[in-house]
Amino acid sequence: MNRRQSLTLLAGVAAAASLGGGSRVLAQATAPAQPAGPFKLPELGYAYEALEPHIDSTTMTIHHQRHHGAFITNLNGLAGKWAELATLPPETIVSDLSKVPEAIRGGVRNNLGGHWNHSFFWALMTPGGPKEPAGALKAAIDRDFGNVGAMTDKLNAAGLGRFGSGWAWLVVTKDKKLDVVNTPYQDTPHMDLGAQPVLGVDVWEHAYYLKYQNRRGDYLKAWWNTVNWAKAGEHFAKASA
Ligand code: MN3
Repeated sequence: MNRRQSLTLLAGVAAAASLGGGSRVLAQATAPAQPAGPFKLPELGYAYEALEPHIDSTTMTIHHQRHHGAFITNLNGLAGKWAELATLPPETIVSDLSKVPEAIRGGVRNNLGGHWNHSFFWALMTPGGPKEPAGALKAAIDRDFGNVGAMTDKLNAAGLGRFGSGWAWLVVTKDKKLDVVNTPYQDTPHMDLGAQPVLGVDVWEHAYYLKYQNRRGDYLKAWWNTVNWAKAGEHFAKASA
């Protein structure tokens, strides 16, 4: 199966899951049972409704359980074909996909990328916490963009400018500067850019369509209210070390 075929398959699985049993998902108070394989669905760390009104509970539930859940299911299948998938650090794998056996490289790119991106995304959001960057991260944003507002404008534009499905990111580049980029599909900033993410926002339609429909810009504007700036500061410190 090539990359496009597996993407199409994934999209079909996700679409089928989203269309059926929506009310059953809502009624389910806790996450479904974890799979037997080495990959597990990480917990959000907050309730599905905690990011309301910015991101609605139904979107969060389906996004976490079904979309992220599909990556976990697929990774457990892929781990049976290449054991290192479950033992090497995910960052090591996504940073050099040439080490992945060619037969499963497309599947690993999509599914480990998806797992990594979503795990990063859940932890980057919080119902509480500081509402703006501070310390070294704030200083670096001012240095490289002028001010925080200029950075958020650029990141919103990167999210709007990603045609189709993908992600927008604030990253630390290889030469240790902050930059804004976007990536297609479930590619992570490590893959082709060799960059370390500080912030990342999912701009696939499944991330916002139930509440915002085609208004990706409104979703991006609202998303900033959910950012866990303390976590972003940790990512920046790690990437800058
Ligand atoms: Mn997603």
